[in-house]
Amino acid sequence: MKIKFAHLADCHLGAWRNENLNQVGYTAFEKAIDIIIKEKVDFVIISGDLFDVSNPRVDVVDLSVRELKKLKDNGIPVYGIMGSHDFSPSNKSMMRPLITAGLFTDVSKGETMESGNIKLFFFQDPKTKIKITGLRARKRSLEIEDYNKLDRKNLELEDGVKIFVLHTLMSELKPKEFKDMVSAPKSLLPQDFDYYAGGHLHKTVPERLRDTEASIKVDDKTKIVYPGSLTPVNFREIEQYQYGGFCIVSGEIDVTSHKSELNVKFIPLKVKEVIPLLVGCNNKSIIQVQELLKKKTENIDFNNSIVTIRIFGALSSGKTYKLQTNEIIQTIKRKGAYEVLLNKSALVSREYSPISVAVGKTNEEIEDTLIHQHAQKIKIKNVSKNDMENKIHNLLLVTGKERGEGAKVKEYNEDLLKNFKQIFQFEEDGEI
Ligand SMILES: [Mn+2]
Repeated sequence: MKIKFAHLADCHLGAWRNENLNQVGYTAFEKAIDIIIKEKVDFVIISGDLFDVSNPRVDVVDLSVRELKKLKDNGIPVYGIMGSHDFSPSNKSMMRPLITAGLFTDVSKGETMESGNIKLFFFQDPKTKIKITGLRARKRSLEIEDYNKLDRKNLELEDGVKIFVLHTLMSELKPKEFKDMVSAPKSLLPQDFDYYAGGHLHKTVPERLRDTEASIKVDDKTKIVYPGSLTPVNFREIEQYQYGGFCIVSGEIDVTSHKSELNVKFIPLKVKEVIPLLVGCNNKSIIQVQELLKKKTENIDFNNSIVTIRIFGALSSGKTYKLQTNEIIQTIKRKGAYEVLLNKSALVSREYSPISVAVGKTNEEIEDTLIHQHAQKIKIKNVSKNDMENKIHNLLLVTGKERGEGAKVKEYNEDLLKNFKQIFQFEEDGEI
């Protein structure tokens, strides 16, 4: 029989602090749903990170309910897993009401066996009879521990045409620029599935999917697919990719003989034109940089585009924070730009000794890297380095919690202490 499904990942709805840019993401999501309905797909797979956080704002939840309901009204089921961003270990993710309302089927259900192994269940799509399962993510790729406990045999022995949904980067497919990203070897995946619907990597892989409007044949080398983020979710992604998209997979399957011939196609979602500008400032003074910025942006037709400006280099004099950029941003907006993003994280001053700047990383990524590096250096008896890394993350989480409205200072302090003790597993008498 002929089948067709859509594969989306990493929508990160509401990821921006800037509402104009969130709107671009919402529009991309709406466009995707429109195309999916027009294409009359049999079902949709979302490979995690529909939301940017597990508790998104009400307008984000509202938008996703509205759009997913359109799919439901058109008889198109949505299968998927939670990602590193929208998963909540305490089951408090806003994905839950979507699941309860039947707008999203979480296919990463399973049970822990007595041996400690994880046995995943299959969900069978009623129309195509395709069997779908997957493993949801946890924060900081901790799900890789779960992969190590995965009962792969049982998944491999299951007959029929099968899809595995993942939100984990596979080491063999890791692009160079993501070399610091945690990944797992392909050998941890159950083998012989017909398609692996990947999420987590915010880059389209196989990369050539983005270079062609044609379909690519799904074979052993190309059956793990990452559509990349549905829409750019940070400065670097807008600057580098300009737009995101999703995949449509179609072809012929025979469930009884367990055969599939599939093709995958990338559907770009271009909402706004992007004008990326690079401004090198080596050996320039603040005033010279300001003049350069003016000159570089003078004759551009901004025409409702998103403009990214990356300022980099070492100033000849003056401190980097003295470079005022509000005026130039306002000027560009007045000339018709939809939004202007300016990044000077790679600008350094000669008046300070240079520090190492991780260019193009999000604050969260920089924080993760620093914590990882420090955790590697700490030596405490009976605490592994990985353990320490998690403890530091948990500590930051606890200390970052504000006192709730109406909560007494004393209660707040006691709570803090209790949390600290839990993290370090202190007994009351102070022993570890
Ligand atoms: Mn993501």
